[in-house]
Amino acid sequence: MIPVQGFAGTKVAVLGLGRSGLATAAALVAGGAEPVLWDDSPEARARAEAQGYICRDLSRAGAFDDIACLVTSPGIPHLYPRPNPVIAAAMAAGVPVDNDIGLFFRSWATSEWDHFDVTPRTICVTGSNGKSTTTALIHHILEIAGRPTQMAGNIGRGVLDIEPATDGEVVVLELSSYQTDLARALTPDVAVFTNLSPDHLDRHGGPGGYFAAKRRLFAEGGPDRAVIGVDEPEGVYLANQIATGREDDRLIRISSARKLGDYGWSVFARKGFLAEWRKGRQVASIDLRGVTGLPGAHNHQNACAAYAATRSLGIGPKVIEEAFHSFAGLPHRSQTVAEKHGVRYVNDSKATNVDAAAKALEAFQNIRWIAGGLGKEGGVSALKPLLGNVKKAYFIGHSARDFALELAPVEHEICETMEAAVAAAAREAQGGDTVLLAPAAASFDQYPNFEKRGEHFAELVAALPG
Ligand code: UMA
Repeated sequence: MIPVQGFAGTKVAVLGLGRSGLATAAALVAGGAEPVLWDDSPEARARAEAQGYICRDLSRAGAFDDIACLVTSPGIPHLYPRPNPVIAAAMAAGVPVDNDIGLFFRSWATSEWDHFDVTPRTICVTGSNGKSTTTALIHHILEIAGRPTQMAGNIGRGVLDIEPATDGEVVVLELSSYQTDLARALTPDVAVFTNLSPDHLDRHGGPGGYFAAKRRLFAEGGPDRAVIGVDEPEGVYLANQIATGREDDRLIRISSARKLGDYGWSVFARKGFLAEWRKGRQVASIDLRGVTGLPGAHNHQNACAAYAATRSLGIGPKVIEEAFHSFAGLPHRSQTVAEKHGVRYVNDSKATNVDAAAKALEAFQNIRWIAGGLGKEGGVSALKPLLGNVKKAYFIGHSARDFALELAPVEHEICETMEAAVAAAAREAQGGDTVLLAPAAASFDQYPNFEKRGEHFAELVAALPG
């Protein structure tokens, strides 16, 4: 863990006792501070007390009188739609509010680094989609390149939970807008912005607040190197704000839609090929078409982002290409779980909304599509123009009939359960087909979460005759 610096001998309040909160509490103790904990859930408080921590009701009057700082968890609103009462009380009392990301950046560097040959670095990845895949891919490339590396953040591990840096280590952090919005220190060496589409708008007071939260990663005097997806106006704007001119190669522009050869440094993917351009000429190219862990244009954008970030650390194109081929993908995200009798089985259970399912439908041919679950507001009719690659749909769950009505006339079957859908799709599939789980719906009608849904799909596929 990373001992938190700067609070030794003081009391620091921690609100929210999930992954990030408990890692923060332990890191505060390691740094000599006294954490005072609270969570709105009695069960979470009981778990923390069982670990020996002290809980205090931070919403009562005077609770912040002896507190130096409040560290809050990303899932807890601090401004919109309305601040959690504890955070409001801390702000009213004039107590600084921070999060684990802010504590990480003020605590990571230590005097031990004076003896290192190569200074440790951080790569931080933000954006609406592709953050987790890009983060995991960067981490994988670094491993293949033989560089010491750790990965944490929104991808599932509290940032203070990682080990102190070793000589030359590169820490890769996935950062959500919840995390970048509040951190009081945010100083990555390389910062990546993948793309922007509306999400979490209630927490940011609208799209402007959402973009502003992500933009903080690139704030004035920010990273040494910025990797920016320029396929949306916000990315173009951000790139323009950072660069001193077209030739400025502290900025690497990336695109999965268009050629970008005119800038100082760019990486883009077109027709399945990734190209790197510097100072007006192509310097490297990679064929992405056979890279099974990164299917589809959305993953080609992730590949460009990871390529650019690791190239900026001096890793060679050949090593990156090798790493692309050995990248297994993340579970439940366009993940090939089996090939049987020439049929590919893909688990994209994370495609819980129409946008994500659309990307999956564009990424494969000859699709036998398993979809449905708990449908979301707005329905699925937006997917209609993308059904050209679908041979047949197998609808499951609560919204199966609604999906069938909205997506008519696609050939379909109402299967209700995953068991029935996998069995029917496997029975009817021919060599060259892809059986794709991309639900375009939440899982909660039949599963506790999208992970369990994806695992069930993979288990059923594994049990099919080989
Ligand atoms: N809580 C309160 N009051 C509230 C709300 C929550 O006390 O008003 C308490 C809950 O009772 C619970 C704790 O806060 O005990 C949970 O805190 P949290 O929701 O911030 O969750 P953590 O377990 O700390 O996980 C967080 C991230 N969660 C969120 O951003 C919602 C994890 O990202 C991240 O992996 C983890 O820190 C480690 O850094 C998850 C996520 O869903 C994957 N992220 C969102 C997304 O990807 O869309 C942004």
